[in-house]
Amino acid sequence: MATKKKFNLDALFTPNNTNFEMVQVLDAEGKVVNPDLVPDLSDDELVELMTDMVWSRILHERSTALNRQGRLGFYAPTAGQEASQLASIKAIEKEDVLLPGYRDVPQLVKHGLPLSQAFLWSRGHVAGNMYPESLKALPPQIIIGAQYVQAAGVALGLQKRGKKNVAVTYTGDGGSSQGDFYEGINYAGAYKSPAIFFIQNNGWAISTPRELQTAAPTLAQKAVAAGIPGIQVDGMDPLAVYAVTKKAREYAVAGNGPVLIETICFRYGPHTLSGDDPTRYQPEGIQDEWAKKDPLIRFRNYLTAKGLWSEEKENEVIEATKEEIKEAIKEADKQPKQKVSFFLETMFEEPTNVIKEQIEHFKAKENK
Ligand SMILES: Cc1ncc(C[n+]2csc(CCOP(=O)(O)OP(=O)(O)O)c2C)c(N)n1
Repeated sequence: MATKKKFNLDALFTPNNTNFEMVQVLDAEGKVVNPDLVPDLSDDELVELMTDMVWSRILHERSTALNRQGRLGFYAPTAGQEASQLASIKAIEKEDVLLPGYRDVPQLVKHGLPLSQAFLWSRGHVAGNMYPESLKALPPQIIIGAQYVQAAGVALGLQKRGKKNVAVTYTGDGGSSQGDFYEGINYAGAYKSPAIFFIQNNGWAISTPRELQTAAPTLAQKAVAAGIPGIQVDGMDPLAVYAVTKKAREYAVAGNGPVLIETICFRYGPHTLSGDDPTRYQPEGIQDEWAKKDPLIRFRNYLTAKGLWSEEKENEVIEATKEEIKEAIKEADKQPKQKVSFFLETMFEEPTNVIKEQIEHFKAKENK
């Protein structure tokens, strides 16, 4: 029997909130521990959320394989962060503006970026950054924390235009030590701009453990200095992440200002596929410990008990995802090899004189 725990979510959404206890709806077995917080999702929406998380896990596995075959470039593993990533983006509207970090490609694709373009971005091809007009997003940020400052600016812009939308951004536990992090939350707080700031606390910033990152007991409490609500949520629990994000969106759109959300999660793989080895900096057995809290396992259990999910259904999703990835890679392969002149031509709407000279220089070389 799961324990019944009363949690008042409304009380957390105040600028002077000092309760940073981790919000949870489903425990590791997929049992409801906070019935009051179960979000109002239809059966179809619940199935969609599970489908998105399975999609993301398969995308991670295939991206890892494609990277090792030399068919993708930069890749930052996402396995373990599915609830944190896919449940948060599910609570966000298409007209909201997404400012992702390098690990947030799944959210970007779910927000509308064609997968083939995500692959081109991974290859460093500028065509990966040429977004369709309808996509309200910036390309993934590599400079850690920088997207927080940009999100504060985008949120202010939305506010000034009277839009009922939010700017949504993500960084990691490491990113929460950056100057940009504090500037971003402070600025948005001062203007009461509609921004949702996520810290995906996956335990390590490359090899630096969370305990060495800061003396602060939680990362959510950093919100206090900015005078905005800070909430810690179980990032392995899709229903908790969804419920808190949905509430944060309502709070921000209503004109109350930004919210900071810390999701407690884990990345199973290395930091990126560029060469770090987690066995050299993580304690032995930690991967297995976190695997017991896996977001897919708990949500699968929850949905199976409701009669909404089955092994057969999951296999269908897996096969469809593999097919989608195959097609997207084919599409990405059609893109002509990037030329330096093309890269320069797409840098500004109107190239500066210096860039114009460089374009001519490289075109002459490329035509030889
Ligand atoms: C301003 C800046 N400093 C250093 C780096 C190098 N760097 C890339 S990722 C990273 C660690 C980030 O860790 P965290 O914010 O916890 O996010 P995670 O990668 O775990 O999702 C560092 C130091 C960078 N990209 N930008």
